[in-house]
Amino acid sequence: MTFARGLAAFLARYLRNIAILATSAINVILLFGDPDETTSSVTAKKCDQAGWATLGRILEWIDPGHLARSREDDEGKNAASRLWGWWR
Ligand SMILES: [Ca+2]
Repeated sequence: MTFARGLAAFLARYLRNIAILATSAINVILLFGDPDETTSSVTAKKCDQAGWATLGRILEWIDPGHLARSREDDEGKNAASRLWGWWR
């Protein structure tokens, strides 16, 4: 691997990891979600609901197949939102 190709691969992976971190942070901070799950995965699971459907269409327009690739059915169990209703 040449230096330029190695650098390009490094930068692509680095930026992808930052994007995953950012979308996971959005899921935790704004959606009270699981820290191991991205907003895209949550969108893939909820895309039949109003609001989520719009976000899903936008993500699919930007990156066709994104939701299917992002969905993590094994994640979500540590979402704070699962504890809604503790006061009842
Ligand atoms: Ca995960």
